[in-house]
Parts: sequence; structure tokens; C-alpha cells
Amino acid sequence: MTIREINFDGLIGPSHNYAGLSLGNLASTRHAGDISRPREAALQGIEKMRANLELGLVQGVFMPLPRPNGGWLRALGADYLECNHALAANAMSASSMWAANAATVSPAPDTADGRCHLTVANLKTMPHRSHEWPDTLAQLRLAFAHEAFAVHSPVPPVFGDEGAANFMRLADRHADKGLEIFVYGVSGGPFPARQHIEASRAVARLHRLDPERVLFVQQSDEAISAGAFHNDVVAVANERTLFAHEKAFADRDDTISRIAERFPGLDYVEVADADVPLADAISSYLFNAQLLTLPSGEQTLVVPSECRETPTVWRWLEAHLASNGPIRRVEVVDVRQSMANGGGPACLRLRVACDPATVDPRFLVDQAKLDAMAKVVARTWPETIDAREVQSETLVATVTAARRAMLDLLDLGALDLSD
Ligand code: SUG
Repeated sequence: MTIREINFDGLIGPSHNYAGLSLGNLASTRHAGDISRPREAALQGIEKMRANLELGLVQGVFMPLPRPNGGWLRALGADYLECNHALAANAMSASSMWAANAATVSPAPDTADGRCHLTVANLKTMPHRSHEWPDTLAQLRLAFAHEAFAVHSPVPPVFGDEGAANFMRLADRHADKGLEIFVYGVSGGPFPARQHIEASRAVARLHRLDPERVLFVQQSDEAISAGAFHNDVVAVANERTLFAHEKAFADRDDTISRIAERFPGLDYVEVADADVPLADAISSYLFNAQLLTLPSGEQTLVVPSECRETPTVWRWLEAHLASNGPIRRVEVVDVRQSMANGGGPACLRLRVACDPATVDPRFLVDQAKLDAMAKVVARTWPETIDAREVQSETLVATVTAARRAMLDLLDLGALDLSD
């Protein structure tokens, strides 16, 4: 068995729009009511997948979920075209594109039964995200049907769970036994703390992790209040490297020493607030980057273009590269359409370290498949959506047909069960 890290990107769905649904996510609030460009958004996401393939990495994809979510509205006794606008916006959101929130993943080397465990996130804090999980679960059960995986239902929605966005794993190599770090929030000042420690503990139990190789660490209230609604907005880990902002964790010194004690090989790269103020880190999404190990063994950081436009951030990156630090390269990707809703390169992907041969091949991509997907997007995804006018029969028909065309292309009609 050859374990490799696979990044599964959520294909940006045809209903992508700016409804301003996420309190505490500053970009979502700032862009509420803007006109979105779903076609351009999805093509940007596809280009990001292409760039990862070009780096010699294995790349996967998840399909957009059925929108509007008619089943969810029916359970609320509502009809999409007639219900109030807020409900309709929640039913139409394309938020499953942010696949880092799909599930928490514990690779096989970490678990007692040697299987790779995935627990779907309940996403209960935000109404528009709380109804993603049944369709996400169906998709994960299909993609990871092999006996090498155990796919769990979400933890009960008394405790909020936002999946891998609040989770980090340290290991010498992806294929080695790792230290799994669950990051929870307690308070976010005016904003909700979305990840509850009890949800994280439940996931660790369900995944049959060795308690000696698990840590629960608290996100700083200051970071959440400043707009870091998920930990992956202020920290990212890859193999031995932990790359974080000075203000990412509550009680920084204690947190870092607990991590270093459990994982002595730690390579900690910290960005001081004096060099990159928290506000710049959050607006540029410096830490919402993909920190990837290339086939050469070197690490590259895939950052959004906003990093190049933020002088403190770009200066820091140039200085780090010149200093021979653990990040050897920086790649810049344009995911502006997703960024305007608070979703950077790391939000758009779920990392699963596993043997690619055990994954349903329909969920793996190569350049030819991406070419074909881009053609379907260009032909069927709406060019623009005005979030104030989503209750339109024509839009529903367009969005439904576009998703169906993509499922047909990838032979994934099995995902078209709900409406
Ligand atoms: O949950 N935005 C998402 C962004 C998720 C980012 N994911 C990670 N950090 N891993 C959220 O806040 C905005 C939707 C809107 O306003 O229309 C939204 O849901």
C-alpha cells in the first residue's frame, strides 16, 4: 500500500453567490449582495486543480450538492419559489465547495483498526451549511467505499463540528503515524466559535485514535473576533511543519510546547504580529494556503493572489524563501470568486492521505478530465448570479441542469438521488 496525500477539491457549484450568510466571516459579510460569477469561479477552481497536478500531486474532486435543497425546505414546510428570501438563500448556497469543512480525516497509520476514518461535519452553526451533511455523506460513502475506509455520520448537532478546517496533522511523512491536533473555539467575541471541543473529542473517539497521539488545543478568542472563523485561516500544518500566526492559539507558549513535546521533530514556522498583523493575515489568507510536499520532498505553499497584493505578507514570504526556511517555493493561484466568500485555496480542498488505488476513480482527476469538466462548466454554469434574485424558476432550471451535466460527464448519476 502506498499512502499519498490526495487533495479533493470541491468543484465550485453553479449556484455560487454572495448572500452574506456567514457571520464572523468578514469577506462573506463584505461581499453580501455583490454579483457573483459562477462560471468564472468554477474555472478558477479547475485551474487550481491543474496547478496541483502539474506539481506532480494526486488530485481528487467532489461534486457540488443539489441546489436549491428542496428536501431541506420541505422539512421546513417551505417551497423555494414562495418562501422568504433568507430561507431561499440558505437553500441555494454553493457552500459545499469548501471541502475542508466536509469531514475530519484520520489516515490509516493513526487508527487502531488500520483504516482511514472520515467523519462528516455537521456544520450546525450556520443554517446554510447545516444541511450539507446528508449529501456529503452520500458522496463520501461512494468515493471511499473501499474497505480501507470507515466513513462515519456526523456527531450529533448539539456540538458544532466544522471538519478538517479545525484540524491539523503532524507526521514525519504523510504515510507515517501522526499527531492529530484538534483545534476548538470557546468564544469569538461578537462572532460564533464554530468548533466545539466535545465534537472534536467525539471524532477522536470514533476514529479510534491513540490518546497519546491526540491533542486538543484552543483557538485564540482574539483570532476568532478578528475574523478567523476557522483555525485554517491562521494556521496550517504539513508533515513536520506547523506554519501559524503568533496569535492563532490561546496561550501560545503552552500550546506550542505541548505540541513539541508530543511531536519532537516539529518544525515550527511562526509569523509575528509585528511582521504581519492579524488583520493582514486574515484579509490575505496567508495561512489558508495549501502547504504541500512535492515529489522532490520540498515543501511549497500555494497562496491566493491576495497575498501578493498585501505588502506585509509578500515581504514576509520573500524573506522566508531567502532564509532557506522549510517552505522552499510559493505558488500563487487566483481563486478570487471563492475568496470573496471567505474561501481560500485550503478551504477548497479536503486532504485524504491514503492509497489512491483504494479511491473510486470517478473522484480522481487528470488534465484530460479537467479539460472535459471545464467544457461542461463553460457550457452550462451561469455567468452571473445576483444574490437578491435567486428565487427564479429559470435559475433553478439552469443550476439543476448544469449539475446534472457534470454528473453525467463523470458517470456520477448515483449522486442525483435527492432534489
Ligand atoms: O463557512 N463561506 C464559508 C467559507 C468556508 C471557508 N472554509 C474554511 N476556512 N475551511 C463559511 O463561512 C459564505 C456564503 C455566503 O455568504 O453566501 C460561506 O459560507
